[in-house]
Amino acid sequence: MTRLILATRNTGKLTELKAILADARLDHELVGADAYPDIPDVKETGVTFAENALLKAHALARATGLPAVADDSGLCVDVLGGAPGIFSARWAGRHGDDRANLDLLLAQLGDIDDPHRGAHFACAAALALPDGTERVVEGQLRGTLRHAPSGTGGFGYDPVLQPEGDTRTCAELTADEKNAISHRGKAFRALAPVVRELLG
Ligand code: ITT
Repeated sequence: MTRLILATRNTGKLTELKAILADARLDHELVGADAYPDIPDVKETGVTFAENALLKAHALARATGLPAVADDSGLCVDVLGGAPGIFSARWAGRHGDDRANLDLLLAQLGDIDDPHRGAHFACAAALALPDGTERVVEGQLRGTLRHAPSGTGGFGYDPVLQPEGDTRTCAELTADEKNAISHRGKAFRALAPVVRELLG
């Protein structure tokens, strides 16, 4: 069975990725980047989700000699011109502080009324092979931002994004419900046949 490295250290993402790729019937052994603790973190120097996803996937593929998939994702708020975007994980300053990121965003949008609270989650899903072959695909989930967090599921900005056509936030959906409509679900379901084509 071919080993496929999932180039992420975000445990919320990793859980979702494993479920999404298992549903897509990828017949590969999926291993998180944590299995390779000696490999240093990649600097996300790209200015798009796709560039950063490719950087992460290539770094892991080069370091391990195994095919790697990576996710770069974030929340893009209309009235902020697409921010936090690629800066979503460190919007409040400290990388990965979900609660501080979310509180800062809600404070910034404090005076903005419902009709102007549109936003989307974006995800770029990249595959890199040790020989340098690369592919990248993208997915989005459109919704509106609540004024206060609600729900305990998911991670990151899930408690404030209410997907279009739903009355709940992403953090109030079951894991399967979120994966079925999410930016990450769409991107990795599109990547799965590419993985199959290139790795067999
Ligand atoms: P890796 O680089 O190790 O994968 P990371 O958390 O640094 O982990 P990103 O640079 O792609 O990953 O930043 C993603 C951030 O965007 C994440 O920390 C959340 O704040 C937000 N985000 C992405 N997808 C999300 C989702 O499905 N639900 C809620 N927030 C999400």
